[in-house]
Amino acid sequence: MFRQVDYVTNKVITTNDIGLLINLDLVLQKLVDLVQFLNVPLIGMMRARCNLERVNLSFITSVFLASVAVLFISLEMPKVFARDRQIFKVKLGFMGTGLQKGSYETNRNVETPHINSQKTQYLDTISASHERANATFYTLCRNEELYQMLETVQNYEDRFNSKFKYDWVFLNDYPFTDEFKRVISNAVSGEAKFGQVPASHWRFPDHIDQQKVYELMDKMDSENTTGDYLGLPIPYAKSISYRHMCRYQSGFFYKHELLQGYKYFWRVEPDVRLYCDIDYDVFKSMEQNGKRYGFAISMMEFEKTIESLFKEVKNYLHMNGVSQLLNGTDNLSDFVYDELSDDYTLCHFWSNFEIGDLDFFRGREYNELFNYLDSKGGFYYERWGDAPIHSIAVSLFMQWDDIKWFSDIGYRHPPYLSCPLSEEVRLEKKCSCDPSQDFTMDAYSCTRFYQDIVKDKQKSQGGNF
Ligand SMILES: Nc1nc2c(ncn2[C@@H]2O[C@H](COP(=O)(O)OP(=O)(O)O)[C@@H](O)[C@H]2O)c(=O)[nH]1
Ligand SMILES: [Mg+2]
Repeated sequence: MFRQVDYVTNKVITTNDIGLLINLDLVLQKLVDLVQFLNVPLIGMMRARCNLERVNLSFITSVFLASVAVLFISLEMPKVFARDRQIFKVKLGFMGTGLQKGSYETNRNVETPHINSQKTQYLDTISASHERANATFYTLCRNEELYQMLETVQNYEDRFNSKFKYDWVFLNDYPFTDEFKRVISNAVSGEAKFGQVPASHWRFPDHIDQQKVYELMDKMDSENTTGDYLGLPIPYAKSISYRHMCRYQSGFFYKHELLQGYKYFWRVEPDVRLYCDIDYDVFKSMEQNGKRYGFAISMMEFEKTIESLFKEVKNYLHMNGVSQLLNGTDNLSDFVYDELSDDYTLCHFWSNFEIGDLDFFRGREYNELFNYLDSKGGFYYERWGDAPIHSIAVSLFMQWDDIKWFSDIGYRHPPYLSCPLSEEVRLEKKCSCDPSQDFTMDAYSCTRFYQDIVKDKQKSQGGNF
């Protein structure tokens, strides 16, 4: 039995969760409970129908368990087979809590990494009456997205920024229209700044074989008719601008002149939404707690879009004599690297919400990795996303407790939502999200897996929880 902290109520709860095996145990326990519940009528029926004096109870139990297992396996295994061993583990983690879904308000024991972390305190105790951090919101978007952007800016202002008045940097590969600048400036309580991406940062680099890019895009698009695992089509299979965008967000945004001078950024996209009031200065809390990267939602990447990415990451680490980072104890390598398969777990922090330390991205370590990966052409030939690039770098190069999961910020980027599960918290923070739609414990979320890793780190470092 371990003691855990419910991240929403901050209560310590004891739980049976020791990962894979115990989660399975929980499932089996539930089945056995069910069988016991059904025992009496079942035996009565069998005796009456078969005219038997004695029906072997263990035989009935076995038959029942076997049928449930067959049903479960036939429904779930096709999905599981499409994933690697790590994903299987996440899936089982989901099962363990999924069975308790009816009462998830009290039973879904999840632990937030900031609790009991050496560097941290409860973030919402930080008073608003203090100097702001050196920070800005950052958005890359198009003129056509003006009114989706306006909704989002207004929402971020209402929920957070009207209290703190941080600046907001907007970048675009085209010049922003006067209308865009007028309407958005009017909504931002800090200073709104509008810039254009340098053309040299938004084009095919010279080493890219464009003919090959188009051929591979066509191939990816045609395979899309059969779909990736689970039948999901690969988004943006045939989009060049999406590839430029992912490359820009991976290796260039932090070099833009409008972001120079800032230490932290909070990335926002059109059409995202905050669902709870944020009464503390999130940037300042990052600074005061020594955090360098924050996320709200994590999930698995479409494998077909990053087929050679991790091989290249490993090559890079090997060439630089730092392969041991893959097995680091101080970093969060377990989140991205699966030792058994010697491959990527597919887990990444969803980068449409990220609060990060710009100095990390401007630093030598990150840029050398980016330059190496860029030279391999995967942004175009495969459609590497910026989220796996950021996540792999953050997980390997940062300390594990530099990273923070913002579990208290209700956040949605369609189609996924992160919503605090505790009604107490939702009432206090005036959240307007539906907790039954929360994605955190979904099979394709990696946040449960992240929590398990953090829990192990805290335990091995003598954390008291
Ligand atoms: N200026 C500009 N912004 C883009 C372009 N493509 C995507 N973006 C922005 O990049 C971010 C991610 O793009 P989005 O379409 O939301 O991708 P998704 O979140 O992966 O579905 C959003 O903020 C978009 O507004 C583009 O061609 N030009
Ligand atoms: Mg988006």
